[in-house]
Amino acid sequence: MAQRTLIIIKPDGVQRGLVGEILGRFEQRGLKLVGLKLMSVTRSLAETHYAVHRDKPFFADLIEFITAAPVVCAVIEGPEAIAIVRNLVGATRFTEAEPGSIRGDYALDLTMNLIHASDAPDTAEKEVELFFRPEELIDYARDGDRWVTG
Ligand code: FUP
Repeated sequence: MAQRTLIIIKPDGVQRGLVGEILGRFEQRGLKLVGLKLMSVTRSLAETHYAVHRDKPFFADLIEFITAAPVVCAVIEGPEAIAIVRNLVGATRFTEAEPGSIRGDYALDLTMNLIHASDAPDTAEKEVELFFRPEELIDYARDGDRWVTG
């Protein structure tokens, strides 16, 4: 089933010049970009996005980090995109992230772990809406897709 999911390349990914490398991994897999932008995350947007972690001890650091410098947000579409993207991203803890995954190849810190990706259909829908206006998402066909998804 085709799904849409949100990714955020966090400030460390932008600052380290890894935007192209990270987006390339999703393109390589055959997934399609339907929304893409560089933006600064405001404190209020960060607090809404990370609301589930409000009471955790690391919440303040997380907000500080995600608002510290620009991020790149994208909406990615494809069959089972939510699970496929989470797999490409790798485990939250850098010690557990498999080599070959984005975190497994580039991350050595729990907070600075390069990328956020929605973890389920309900959060994906909410997060896409939180970061993108409907008119910023583009529905289009790619000619090569019939050789990837049939
Ligand atoms: P993930 O979905 O893999 O990005 O991870 P979570 O939603 O569980 O956590 C959100 C962010 O909080 C992670 F990117 C890293 C950060 N975090 C900490 O800084 N400390 C912790 O103990 C757990 C998570």
